[in-house]
Amino acid sequence: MSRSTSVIVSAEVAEALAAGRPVVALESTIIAHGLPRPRNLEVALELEDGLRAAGVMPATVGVVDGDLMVGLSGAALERMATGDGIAKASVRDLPAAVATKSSAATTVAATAFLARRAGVRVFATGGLGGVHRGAGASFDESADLHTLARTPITVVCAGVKSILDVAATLERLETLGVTVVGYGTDRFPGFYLSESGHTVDWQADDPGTVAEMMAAADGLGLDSAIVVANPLPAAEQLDPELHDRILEEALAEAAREGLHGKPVTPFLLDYFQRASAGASLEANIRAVRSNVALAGRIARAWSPGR
Ligand code: PSU
Ligand code: MN
Repeated sequence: MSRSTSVIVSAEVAEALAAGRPVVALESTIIAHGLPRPRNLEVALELEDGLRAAGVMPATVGVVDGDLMVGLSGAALERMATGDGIAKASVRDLPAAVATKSSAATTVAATAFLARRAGVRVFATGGLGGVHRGAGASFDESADLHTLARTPITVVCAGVKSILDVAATLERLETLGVTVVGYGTDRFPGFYLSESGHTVDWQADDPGTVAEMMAAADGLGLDSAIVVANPLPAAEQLDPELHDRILEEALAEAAREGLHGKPVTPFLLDYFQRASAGASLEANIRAVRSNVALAGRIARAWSPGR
């Protein structure tokens, strides 16, 4: 049997793409597993509204009853946010979710993959997945990295999640051939924190420069992603001392509970939210908001029909 599994693109997203108007993909794992209820749905709707107000079409990606959707309806978004049994899907989970008609939120990896197949070129999230601390023994490295190595899409993020081994993640991004650009900075951001203590080789100071990088990557026939690392302003970051203290506790607790695989990242983010009395949640939301706004500006600079 040979047939191609379709990605279902919503009518408004398909129209925008056909007209060359700007479109930004958004992921759903952050909605279903990264942010607590009821803030998750509020934030998901706010992000979409903000893009529309800026003249950019949002395309939230997710799997609904086995359908691979690019551009979720309001009802589907609500299901991602409030439904029970929403799985967390990376690329490798997609065939199983399709065949079993399951519903799943898509990670950075699965979102980038499906968005690209639909022809969407710009994507925004909070922080990328990457190499976990202790990965030398656990081998826990997010599939986000491998997918970005073979998916020509531009991802706007506040760096990689600070719960990770940031230095090792940057090394892997280099090995995998993923372009990394600081937005308005040569410091690599630290997700909840404005900077991670690491530098990046390249900097872009305006959306037009990012669009030119995308055009150059296309011209070279590269099939890897461009990561635009957009830091939170220092005044908006989580207090670094509080951050480091909570991180140590969170990692110790995850180890005590013997966590492995998919639950690790949601557990650590949730631990942060509880231990910081919501301060990390607000920093996370500020970062996502800022990344989505920047992604909208990059999509406008990129799109011929803006
Ligand atoms: N950014 C956030 N919150 C999140 C994520 C990103 O601000 O919850 C999600 C993304 O979907 C990313 C995933 O792909 O966390 C990484 O999970 P893992 O480490 O299991 O690959
Ligand atoms: Mn993992």
